[in-house]
Amino acid sequence: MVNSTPAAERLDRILTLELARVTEAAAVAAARLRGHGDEKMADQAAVDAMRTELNNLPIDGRVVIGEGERDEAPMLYIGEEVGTKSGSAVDIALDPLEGTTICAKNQPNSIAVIAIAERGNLLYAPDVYMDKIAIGPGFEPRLIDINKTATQNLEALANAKGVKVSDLTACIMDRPRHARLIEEVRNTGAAIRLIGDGDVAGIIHTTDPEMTGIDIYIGIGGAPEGVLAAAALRCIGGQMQGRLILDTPEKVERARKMGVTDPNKAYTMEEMAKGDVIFSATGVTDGNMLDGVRFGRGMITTHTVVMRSSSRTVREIKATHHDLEKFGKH
Ligand code: VTB
Repeated sequence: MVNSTPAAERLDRILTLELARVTEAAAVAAARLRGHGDEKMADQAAVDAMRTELNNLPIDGRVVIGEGERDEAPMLYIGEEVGTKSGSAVDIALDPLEGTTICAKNQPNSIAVIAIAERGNLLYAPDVYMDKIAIGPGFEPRLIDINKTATQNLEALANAKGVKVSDLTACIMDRPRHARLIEEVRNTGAAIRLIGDGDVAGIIHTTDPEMTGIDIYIGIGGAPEGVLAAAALRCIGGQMQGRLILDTPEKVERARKMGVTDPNKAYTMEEMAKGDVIFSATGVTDGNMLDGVRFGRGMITTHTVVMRSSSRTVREIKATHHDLEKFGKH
């Protein structure tokens, strides 16, 4: 799989480090407001910081997964053009603060996240729900299948791992809509890690069960977050499928306008994020894989994972920042 993307279609790799700067800036801005109980303020700070950094990048960028439609989001809205316009034409999926509620409560796993791909390579997902299932790397293709039951998927995974279903842990968002799913999974004997928010992190956590204790992600979350998670898994490896939940004629129409012709389609992660993809996430609050931002005397430290699908390089960057001016006023 490595380097299956033709050289001509690979993104300029210098952008990998540039993207780390973008999520670092958003994470620091949000972290200043973590635990303050104000989701909107933390989100706004992250959006401002991310936008400023993005506009310094040598790209001809267009936001395709962003803060919302133009009329509801003044910044980083879907369709906004960002960057200096001097470099490659790229599409961008972003969430300056994924897990706003977790950040406001200073609970684990809120992150600043971004993914870029060549124009047209990210799914233009409307802001609806998406049913998702994901596991980490190292399994035969199509081991999991969104059309099968959770029980069948857990059994297939347990078989492939050579463990009992009761040895597995499934990550599921704690929502009333998941009551039946939770009951089904508990009946299999598998453990559940219930999370309050942040399913991009939840899905990424399946890629390293040793570290995170999570083997599989199942359930319904935001479609935009689904595309971001798919982009991450394209880089680290793993399997993911997603199906948009278009349960009203209005949503079907909204999706159709964005190019979705089959409202029942189950997307593979390759269909959600094609070609060369670069992904970066910086921890805002402490998490299972990423540490949160630390404010010290005259310095700030950040923890970022940045990766690129064509080379499958995964870099963790622990950065110590002394140029605090760059991160705005304290
Ligand atoms: C998820 C999760 C987000 O929204 O996609 C979720 O990743 C959507 O479901 O962190 P709800 O409407 O039930 O919250 C978040 O929780 C918040 O954007």
